[in-house]
Amino acid sequence: MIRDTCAGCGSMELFRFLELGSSPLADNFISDPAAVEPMYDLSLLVCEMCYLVQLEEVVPDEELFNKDYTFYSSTSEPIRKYHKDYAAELLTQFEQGQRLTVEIASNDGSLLKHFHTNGWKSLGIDPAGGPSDAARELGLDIITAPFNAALATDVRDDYGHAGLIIANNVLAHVTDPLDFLAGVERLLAPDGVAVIEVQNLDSLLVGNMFDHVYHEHRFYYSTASLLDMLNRVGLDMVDIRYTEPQGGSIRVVAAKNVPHPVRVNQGAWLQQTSTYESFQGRVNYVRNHLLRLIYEGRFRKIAGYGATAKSTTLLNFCDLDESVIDYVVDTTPAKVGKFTPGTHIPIISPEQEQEQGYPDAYLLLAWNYLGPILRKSDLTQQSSTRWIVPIPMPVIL
Ligand code: JHZ
Repeated sequence: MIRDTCAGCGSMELFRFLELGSSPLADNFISDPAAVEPMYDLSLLVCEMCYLVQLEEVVPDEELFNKDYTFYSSTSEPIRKYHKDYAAELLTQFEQGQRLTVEIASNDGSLLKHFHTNGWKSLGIDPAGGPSDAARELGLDIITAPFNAALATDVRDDYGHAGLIIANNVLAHVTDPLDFLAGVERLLAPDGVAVIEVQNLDSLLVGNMFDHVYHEHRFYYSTASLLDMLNRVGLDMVDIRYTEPQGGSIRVVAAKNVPHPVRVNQGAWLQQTSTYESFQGRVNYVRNHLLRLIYEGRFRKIAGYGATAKSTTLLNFCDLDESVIDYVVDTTPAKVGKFTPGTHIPIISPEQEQEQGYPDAYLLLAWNYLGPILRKSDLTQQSSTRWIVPIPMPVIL
């Protein structure tokens, strides 16, 4: 589907400001390197009425989040820690007792399991089959389906209202965010709270994070556009804060009938077309500079570090395939033995890498974990291995 109206306000004043060409599905790591994968256009639009940023080509859910979906939250150490701390905070902040806690996009249960083990009545909802099965193996109650307003009615009828709803990194992924949020409003108890976290558009623009743009991410929110969407379905902001994931995220607490809701004074720069117009030039500059560093570095062997979803955009946009990058190392069992989408670079495990020897340079595809990865590598890698960090501006460390 090609988007021609804004999913937030319905306007047709959509301005295309980023064109990354065509790209395969970011999390569709393939088993056969000879396979010809479907490619889809990757372009971003900004609504000139409400400034919601959205993807132009919308790929159906069944193609994006099927049984082969390979993103498992708990395979990444920093995510496991983030979820543990996140849960600990919510468990102390909210006294839910026996009321229902629902996590939308519960993936393999790495966050929800903390509520379950603390005796909270909990339910996960996620469209991806593999991660849902992994969550069930932890004893969690999971519905495998995309969340929307119709499903919210069924869940409310079967389980009752939720005291706490957590929607972590999912509002970017949905087909219809207003319908999704209407579902949150419907399922939430009158005095319940919803905790919603999304990647922050401000950080994306300021930090040249064009690789966050892929087909799973259909929407990109600023604090103002997120507040606007919440208000449209009758939810208010009770709290807002900036968090670390994905190079910078926004976490809001939303509720119904809030006497003194949080107001947002978004910087005017996000509400002018010129901000968006200048992005493509910076993205092209990042690509050209990165390629210069890679080719002029004359490295004997370059490996990718982290078979991230965003690496699919980066590698395809920069035309970096197996002729330049020998392999990508990743900790996710579901990705090891497969090949990167579009660029067909083999993915190996850290154990396999340890056996075969380290490269002289890594292209850091999981640049959002720069600190933890460098600290971890100090303990294992040869000290001569260099790091090519692509975002926000390519550098060699
Ligand atoms: P990470 C995913 O994006 C996909 P990705 C999704 N679409 C989304 O929205 C965001 O998360 C939030 C590997 N890794 O978290 C493990 C190592 O191998 O940046 C994972 O394959 N070694 C749902 O994929 C991948 O990186 C390491 O030391 O861009 C996770 O990457 C570390 C730290 C990670 O998300």
